[in-house]
Amino acid sequence: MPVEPLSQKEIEDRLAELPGWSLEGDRIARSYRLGTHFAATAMVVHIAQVQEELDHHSDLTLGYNTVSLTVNTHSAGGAVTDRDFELARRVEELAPGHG
Ligand code: HBI
Repeated sequence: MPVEPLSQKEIEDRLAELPGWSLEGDRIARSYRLGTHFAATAMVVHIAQVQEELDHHSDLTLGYNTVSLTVNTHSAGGAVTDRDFELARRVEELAPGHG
């Protein structure tokens, strides 16, 4: 599936729908704080499952009780694309407090 880089305006419009996500350099990024290390570790596994489903993968960091992601699209030369936002929206559904 070919994917086009998003314009700055398109990125800003999509970020406005995703509180907590921001542009860090040429990637979209968010950190989550969980209640325990185990909960954070479980979230990493759930994110990994979504990433396999989407065939799209973040750079993912597990802290003591934090999970941090940055996402770009290698196949679009490292630009931000709609594939990154699709992953971000799916990760939001897993996030603490969702629903
Ligand atoms: N993940 N973030 C990211 N960017 C990609 O371009 C990408 C990926 N995961 C898998 C993937 N591309 C595959 O389509 C290729 O590695 C085959």
